[in-house]
Amino acid sequence: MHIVVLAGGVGGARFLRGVISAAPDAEITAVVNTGDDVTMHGLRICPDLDTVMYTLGNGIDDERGWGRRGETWTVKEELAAYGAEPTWFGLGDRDLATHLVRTRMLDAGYPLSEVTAALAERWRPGVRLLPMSDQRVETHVVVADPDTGRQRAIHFQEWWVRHRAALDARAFVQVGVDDARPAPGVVEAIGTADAVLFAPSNPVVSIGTVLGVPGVRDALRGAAGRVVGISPIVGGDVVRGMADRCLPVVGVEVSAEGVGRHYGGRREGGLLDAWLVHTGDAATVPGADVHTVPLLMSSPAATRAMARAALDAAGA
Ligand code: GDP
Ligand code: FO1
Ligand code: CA
Repeated sequence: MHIVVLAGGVGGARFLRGVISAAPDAEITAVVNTGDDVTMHGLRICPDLDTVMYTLGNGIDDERGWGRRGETWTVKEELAAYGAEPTWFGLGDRDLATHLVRTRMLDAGYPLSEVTAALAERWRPGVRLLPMSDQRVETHVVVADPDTGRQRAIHFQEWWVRHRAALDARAFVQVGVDDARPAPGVVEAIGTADAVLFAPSNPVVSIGTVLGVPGVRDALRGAAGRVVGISPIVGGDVVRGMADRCLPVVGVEVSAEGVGRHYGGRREGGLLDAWLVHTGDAATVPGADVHTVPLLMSSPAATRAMARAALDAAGA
């Protein structure tokens, strides 16, 4: 069986652990958001790809949800001593090796998908890791400058990490998306998979960014398998992170129903054949079947059961 999972970072990685556990013999392809990617101190950083790779490769710092377990911050301290900005982004010493190897390979002309495959040779995540695109697509956030009130765009990482999403966002802009194409293998995987799952990732800056790559939506509409989404909103709120700061920007209610309707039911021209919402949450999504199942990834067993429910809803 071949399963494709669209994913962002922390939520996507944890869900993928459940999919692997629920379908140990399946071939799993993760199509991962690269809109968070950023160049800092001359290095190309791919937060969601790294979070999935480190999590599934058992190198993640589980508390933070990003970066390496047992990390040290010597280089970061030295950079700060030089006043080398940005000092607000936490680059760990172990993590830096990943960015050095990636940047060297990108500079040598390797596409991101091949770089990702090379890095995964070491981490063995147990799924095929595909960036959504080999072309650069960066999420930038249009905010009103607190000092001047004038609108300006800042990189998503500055909005998310430096400002903790506290600046009111007027819009998210995917810089470069018009010239981007799905990475090699993405369209084919989506088209032929027995099931395509939307991980309970941030619907705007994770799943939304993947869906925004020209060709991805068409691939989903033509998918041979069923497309099943899992709500990242439980009890009317995010489980963690700041997706609640993102959804209103695109006019979507912070609810399981709001997100489900945002993706849309496939029988009504949208993307989802089925939508999973947490036990106790009510939702109707025209054109999609709605299932209520426990959706808190509170333990490996709970996550496995959640992934199993998603695969059952996909008939896979
Ligand atoms: P990021 O890229 O690191 O922000 O991570 P993702 O976009 O992949 O996932 C973030 C989303 O995961 C947040 O919107 C959370 O609400 C969601 N999330 C985290 N833990 C859980 C959980 O246990 N259950 C569900 N349903 N969603 C979760
Ligand atoms: N998230 C933070 O909240 N603070 C950080 O200092 C930080 C550093 C960082 C370094 C490498 C990396 O791959 C991810 C990092 N993240 C950090 C997470 C990153 O901002 C993610 O893009 C967001 O968590 C949303 O996906
Ligand atoms: Ca992310």
